[in-house]
Amino acid sequence: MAKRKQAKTIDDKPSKRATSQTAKGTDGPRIVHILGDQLSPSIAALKAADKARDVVLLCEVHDETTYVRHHKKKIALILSAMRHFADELRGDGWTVDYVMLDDKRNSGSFRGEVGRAVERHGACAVIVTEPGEYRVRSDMDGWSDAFDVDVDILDDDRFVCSIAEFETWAKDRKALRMENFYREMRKSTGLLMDGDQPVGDKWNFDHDNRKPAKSDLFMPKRTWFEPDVTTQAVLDLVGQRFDNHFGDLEPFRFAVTRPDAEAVFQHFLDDCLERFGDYQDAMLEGEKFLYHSLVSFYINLGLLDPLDVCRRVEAAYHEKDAPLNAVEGFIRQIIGWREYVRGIYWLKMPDYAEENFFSHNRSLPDFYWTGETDMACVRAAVQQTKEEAYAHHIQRLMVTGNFAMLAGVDPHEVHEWYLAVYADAYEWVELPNVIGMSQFADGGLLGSKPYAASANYIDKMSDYCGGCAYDKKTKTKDDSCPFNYLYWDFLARNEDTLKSNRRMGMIYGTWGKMKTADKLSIRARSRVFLDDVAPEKG
Ligand code: FAD
Ligand code: DLZ
Ligand code: SF4
Repeated sequence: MAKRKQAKTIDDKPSKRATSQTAKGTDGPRIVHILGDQLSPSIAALKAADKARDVVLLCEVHDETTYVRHHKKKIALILSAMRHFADELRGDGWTVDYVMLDDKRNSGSFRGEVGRAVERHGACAVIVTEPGEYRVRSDMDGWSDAFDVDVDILDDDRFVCSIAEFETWAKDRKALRMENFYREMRKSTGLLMDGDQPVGDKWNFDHDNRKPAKSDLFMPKRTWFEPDVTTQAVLDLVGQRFDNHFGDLEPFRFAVTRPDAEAVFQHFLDDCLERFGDYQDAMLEGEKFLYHSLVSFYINLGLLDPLDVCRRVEAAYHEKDAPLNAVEGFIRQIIGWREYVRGIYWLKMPDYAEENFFSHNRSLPDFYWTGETDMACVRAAVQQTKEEAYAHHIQRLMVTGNFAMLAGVDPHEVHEWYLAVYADAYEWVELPNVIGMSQFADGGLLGSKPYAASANYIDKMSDYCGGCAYDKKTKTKDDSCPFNYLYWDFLARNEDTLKSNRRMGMIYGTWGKMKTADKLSIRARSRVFLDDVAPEKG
């Protein structure tokens, strides 16, 4: 990518709407382009704009709806939320130019639509907040020349840590560990701080957050919404145009407005937060959401503000409505992991997307799309992904992610699957979670060791194994759980690269002591299984 442009603050705000008809004029309106995941009234581009003069542009475009084959629910969520946001802005006095996907003149790309809007309005400049994806950011670098007007790309200040601040933090550090970054974020936000010390005398309560869940636990009913007329129109459109995309379109129950997203978060505060920490890593058959917040959809779209939700979660602790392990766990996910992965993304792109530390080159098994597998844990994760465009963190990391890594699937294919199937997926957050955290394809930039696990872990944290066709205890039998032999096969395949990792020493000790016959059986069994479900690519 060309070097990031210095974001420019715009202070030239004439109070009257100009009427120039030429794109090169200096007194026409400015086009304030708001992208589909920038639905925040206080986003930088709107803060910099002038209601009386400028035109806000939102455009539904073919390129964005198809650059991966997004889940139908994801497309519907974004388009419906965009249309509702346009109404919100109009209600607030903005002039909004909204381009629908099926508008006959729609060129199908951001570049095409911004260019057309510049012409249409005789605009003198374009204002936009930096996008969340590298591919879009690179394209924007050419806009000024293409439209022959100034294009101001402003920092996205909906994050606690700017891209430049992250670069400074990362500079000259040997290891870019989340935990160190997170402590800085705690200090800079003051969240859960007692002076310069962490509340509760510990920064991280993760060890308390690993309880397995039992099926007799009380599960809160989730907050869902019936589609209104706007959403119904979007559902009709998505049903027609994206029928060949993955996932169930209906029932569609997401929030698509700010007040409804707020209701989802309030419900989390009232009914889920208290147990969020304890059962954060748990999985239960038939329970898709447990105590998770389900707010990533809305934070990533701009309908909820990340710092605001953290402050309200912190307040719940001070009001004794939630324990510290839950509150710290939640805040860490947002000001720690969420901010950190974004920093890593911009620090390491574009090369990061191509990382493949283990040179994995198998294809993604078909059951990632169909859910048709006898592995109960994988089936549950894929089926709920198909239904809800959602799976919680441990399902993403330790079931589908873990399986793909053990199987040696090409990380780029894994990345494209995650980007497509989850309604909260944008590359800035999805890519480091997949390439770094779940596939260890960056060789340990993000994590200190691969998240590789056998059935033992899944059985400890879930009730899937009891009802599974496979035997969770064995690794060399015909009905042995594939996670068991694939786990050892993965370690054996990558012994040269992983053995020197301090955190892997013990496990290689165990492998070393295993009987040769068992080792051979594991390797052979893995080869047969993988050649069937995930053949090597040519
Ligand atoms: P909760 O469990 O309630 O957590 C609260 C919030 O913390 C989330 O809403 C989210 O904003 C934030 N958060 C938690 N973990 C992470 C994380 N690792 N990185 C960034 N934010 C985090 N999250 C996305 O938002 N988009 C993605 O595309 C995405 N892809 C992922 C892919 C893989 C392989 C893995 C392992 C994780 C991925 N995550 C992604 C992180 C996490 O799984 C989701 O944020 C979470 O499951 C969303 O559900 P929730 O809102 O109920 O989260
Ligand atoms: C993901 C998405 C989709 C499916 N459709 C649109 C769209 O039609 N118009 C739009 O402005 N944004 C859309 N988005 C979100 C963009 O892909 C996202 O803003 C960029 O990837 C930058 O993060
Ligand atoms: Fe998953 Fe293996 Fe347990 Fe079956 S036995 S649910 S495949 S971990």
